[in-house]
Amino acid sequence: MTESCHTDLMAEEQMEIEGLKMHKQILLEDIEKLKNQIENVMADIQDFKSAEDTKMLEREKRFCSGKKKFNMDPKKDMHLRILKAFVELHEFSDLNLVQALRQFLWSFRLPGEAQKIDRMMEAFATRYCNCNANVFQSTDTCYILSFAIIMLNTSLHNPNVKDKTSLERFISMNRGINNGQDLPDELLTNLYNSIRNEPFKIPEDDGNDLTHTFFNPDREGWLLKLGGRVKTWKRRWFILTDNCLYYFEFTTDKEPRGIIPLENLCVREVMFPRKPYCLELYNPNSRGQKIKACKTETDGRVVEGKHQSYTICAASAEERDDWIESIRASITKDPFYDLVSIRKKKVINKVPEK
Ligand code: 4IP
Repeated sequence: MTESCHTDLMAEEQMEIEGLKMHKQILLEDIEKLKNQIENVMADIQDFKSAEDTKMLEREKRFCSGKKKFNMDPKKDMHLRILKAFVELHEFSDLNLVQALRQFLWSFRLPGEAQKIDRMMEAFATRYCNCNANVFQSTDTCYILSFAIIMLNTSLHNPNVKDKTSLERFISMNRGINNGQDLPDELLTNLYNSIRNEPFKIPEDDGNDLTHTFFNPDREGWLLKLGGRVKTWKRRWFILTDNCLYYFEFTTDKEPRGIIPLENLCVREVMFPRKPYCLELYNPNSRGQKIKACKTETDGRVVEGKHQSYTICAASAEERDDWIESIRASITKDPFYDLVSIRKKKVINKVPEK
């Protein structure tokens, strides 16, 4: 190999090395650019995520405060719209009524108050009928049958209910509710079997049954009660339910100390020295006579009550008025009985649309 040839090769190699160096530089710059881009994208993702988290938190907060407001007064127009929107989130197409109820009752905690339950069930029935146009003649039919199913669930699965509803009774209870006509036996039998084989599950269920949800007390709380014979004030935990007023020494007591059936009684505000927020339970028809009630003596004996009237003291005017209102509502009627029976009358006398 000549010397010039050797020099050429060196020069060529040198150029190639230079080229490679440039290429490397370009690649490094590209890598740097890509790194920057990736960092930017990651930052964007992070921003987006925290914006989403904030939005979620906001949404959650709004949902909670909406839920509170809704529970405080579901009668307001806007609340009814929310209820409708909530119920419309459910897809009931091609589900039988028990399947739809399972889904619905699982999706929220039913309120205890009859009026609120009525609205929820009305919205449920409307939605069910919209999703399943040809099953029932009217929304009322669906509403009545839904209640019948819930009661059936209690009857079949509550160990305290001794007289279990048979299929025949369930069918006969629901005669004529399809706008004067009977629902197909096959449909009722399927619904009956479905409940018998699997009870409803509800959120926060304490292992008891739906009666707890449905027949939540109308009202409960601490009140002071004036003794019948010895006029001493006792702090008692009162529960108003099933048209009866029960009082307990402690909230956790299983047995009440006293039971006052409210039938035939009246309630009113009453003035009492040094006790500003009192109400009185009295019998307007037999003044001077004892109110029918019972109480458990300290030795465990159950005896007749000795009161001619019950004087009860609340902690504030508002509490007293709330109790008076609830007791009056309870005395006037059994809300569920009325809610369902009004609709029953309506549909049984209806001429079927054909
Ligand atoms: C008692 O007073 C308590 O106030 C009782 O209330 C009350 O029974 C008694 O009335 C009254 O004599 P002392 O505890 O000072 O003896 P509670 O049972 O809630 O403790 P009521 O009928 O109000 O429950 P009489 O009339 O039942 O004896």
